Amino acid sequence: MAYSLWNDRIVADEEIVVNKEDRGYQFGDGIYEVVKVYNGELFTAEEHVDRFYASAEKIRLTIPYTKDKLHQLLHELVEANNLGTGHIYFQITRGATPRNHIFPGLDVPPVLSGSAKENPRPVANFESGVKATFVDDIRWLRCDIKSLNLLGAVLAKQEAHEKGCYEAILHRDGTITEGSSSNIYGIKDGVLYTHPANNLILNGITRAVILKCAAEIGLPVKEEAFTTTEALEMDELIVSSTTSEVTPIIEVDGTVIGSGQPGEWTRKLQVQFDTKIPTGIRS
Ligand code: DCS
Repeated sequence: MAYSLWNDRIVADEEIVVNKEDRGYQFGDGIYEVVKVYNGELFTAEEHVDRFYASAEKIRLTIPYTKDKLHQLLHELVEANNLGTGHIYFQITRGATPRNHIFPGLDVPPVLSGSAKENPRPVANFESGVKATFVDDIRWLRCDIKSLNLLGAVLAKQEAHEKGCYEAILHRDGTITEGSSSNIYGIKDGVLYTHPANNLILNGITRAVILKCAAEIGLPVKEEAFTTTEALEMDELIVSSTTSEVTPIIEVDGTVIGSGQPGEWTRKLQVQFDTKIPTGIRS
């Protein structure tokens, strides 16, 4: 039986009834997080919970629980589902109330929900690399908020999927921002480039881990945006996220990147990343 987080309780999935007037359902008025779980242990949970609260504040939504309480609930969610390696998803919406754009009153509580999913690490992608395609970034200008509104991302990912690609590399007028559900990096002449963490990208938790790994292995980092033309000339390209970790991109729209194999720095970053996670096992 699967268990979910529902407000301040862990309940059997069957017990949950979603209100059709929920603002998450009608407006995408809420925020979310995805946290990786390795062998039952939450990875960078502190950072994810902090970003959850930061996103909530940016949309003026007050989470009615302390961070400690949320951490406790997330652990309970993992335990209730006996989760090994996979991830948990959780979101909070501005509550259920008859449809009206204007915020509801304080009497309408936000709705917190979450679930757990067993999901092995995508090791084949780590080893072989993936293909990507350039897609126009048509999203709003507050991509720093992990909003439930994902239409721009959904359309881009679907386009990538239909082209047989793993990820859509988003760009605004030729300047790469990030992936549809990931951050993007290029390595050229021993320097790692990635878009600065401003309003145009989500400041990935994995991104922070990778930048730390880069410092540790002596790979200089420039938080500078690069163009689609520059991307194709990079020695190495990488896509990162909670679930993708450090995934090499070996081809973009039919153009082979570097040698067409995961590059040397990418390999080193993967090895360094492995030292951070609760188990070094490539399961
Ligand atoms: N950029 C966007 C637009 C994302 O949606 C994500 C993660 C990232 C960057 C990478 O952030 P993290 O390193 O913190 O994961 N998207 C989550 C998602 O929707 N599924 O998996 C991760």
